[in-house]
Order: sequence, then structure tokens, then C-alpha cells
Amino acid sequence: MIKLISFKNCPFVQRVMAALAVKDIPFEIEYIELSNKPQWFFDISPNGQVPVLITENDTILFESDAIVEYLDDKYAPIESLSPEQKALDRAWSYQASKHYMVQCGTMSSKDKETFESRFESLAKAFAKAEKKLTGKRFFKGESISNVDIAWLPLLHRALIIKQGSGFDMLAEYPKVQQWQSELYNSGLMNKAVPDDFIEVFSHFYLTNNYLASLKNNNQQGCMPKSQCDTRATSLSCCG
Ligand SMILES: N[C@@H](CCC(=O)N[C@@H](CS)C(=O)NCC(=O)O)C(=O)O
Repeated sequence: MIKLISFKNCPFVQRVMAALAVKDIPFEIEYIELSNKPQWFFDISPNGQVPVLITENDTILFESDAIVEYLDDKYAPIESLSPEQKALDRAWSYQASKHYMVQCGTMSSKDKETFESRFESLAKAFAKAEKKLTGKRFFKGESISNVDIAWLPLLHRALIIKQGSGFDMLAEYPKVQQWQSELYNSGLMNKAVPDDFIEVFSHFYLTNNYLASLKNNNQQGCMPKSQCDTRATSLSCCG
């Protein structure tokens, strides 16, 4: 069985897990701590980063773009595409993945000024998507594509931040909000993270920083009642 080497909070890992989940590919997973990488990981990983995917032939794959392409080549793409459409899908996927670390940096900001200046650059990605979306369920139509899978980590994290702090990264982007809801309702966001993701994520991104101060000052720092039953969360249910 293929094996994914992961870190619980990593958006690049979440993208790969979503690609595996959407194709229903069984896989084993092993989590490591990036602050204390084991020697065996250094031995196998050319760039020292997760995700690493170990194929059924024991080939070590790295770089999430390459892994997602491999999954398409090996297990058949979720749709058949012309070369042009494939290139466009890769380009739109890149518009998301190049902002993963920007979003992580934004969420980690210690103060308002840093948060706002970092968010400005992240918001440009959402603005670009807002302009491109046509009001269909997903990015290109009624079914999930690789572009949706690439954007899923950004949209999932924006959702948890909104529920945890009251700050809505998508406040000015109604079509992106709708897309976020469709992806959440598809169940794929939660299939692409470990069971304790919200707890681990909130511990890292909603503690001792600017977003945590919003959470403490903001009555919205709680989970909407309708979602309390379905989500593992460290947040309380709204009154
Ligand atoms: N370009 C890589 C980026 C992966 C990446 O940045 N992974 C982070 C965790 S989210 C990591 O392993 N960081 C540890 C390090 O750089 O030492 C990919 O697409 O797979």
C-alpha cells in the first residue's frame, strides 16, 4: 500500500490527501514533527519536506505538485482533459499553492499591522479566484477538479479561522465563500485532515497571536450551533 509521510498542519499534505481521497486510493499515513525530524526521514527525503509519498514500488516521491500529477498518471485523472485545459488547471492550482505559506504566515502574525500587510498579499489570490468563478458549484463546473483540490487547504483554513476568531478572509469575495461552502459540504475538507486537525491547527494558529486576540475579544469566537455536532473542535458552541 502507498504511504504518505505527513505533518498534521501542512497545507501541501492536505492537498495530496484530498487528491488521494477524491480518487478513493487507500493509503497509510505516518506523521512526523517538523521540529524534530527523524533521521530516517532525512535519509529518504531529498528536500527534507513533507509530503513524501512512498509508492507501491517503494519509490520515494516528493514535491506536492509532482505527487498530485503522479496520482493522476497512475490512478487515472478525475476527468479527461485537453492539453490546454490541463495546463490551465495546473496554472490555477499554482495560484493556490503559491499562497499556502503566505496564509500560514498571515495566520501566525503576532500583531495587527503584520497581519494586515501579510493578508493583503493573500487577499489578492482570493480576489483573482472571485473574478474567475462563474457561480457554478466548483471551480470549473458541477464536479470537483484538481483546481478545487489545490484551493481546498486555503479555503478550509479560512473557514476555521472565521469560526475561531471571527475574521473572515473571504468577507469581500461572495463567490469564493459559496465555493468554500460547496467544498466543505462535499466532505472532502475533513477527509483530507487528521481527526484532531481543528484542535492541532487552533493550538498553533489561534493561540498567542493576533488572531487569538480577536478570538478573545470577539463573541464570534465560537462554533455555529449547526456545526457543533459534526466537527471536532476545541471551540465552544455559540450561545
Ligand atoms: N514545495 C514543497 C513544499 C512543502 C513544504 O513546504 N512543506 C513544509 C510543511 S507544510 C515542510 O516540510 N517544512 C519543513 C522544512 O522546510 O524544513 C511541496 O510542494 O511539497
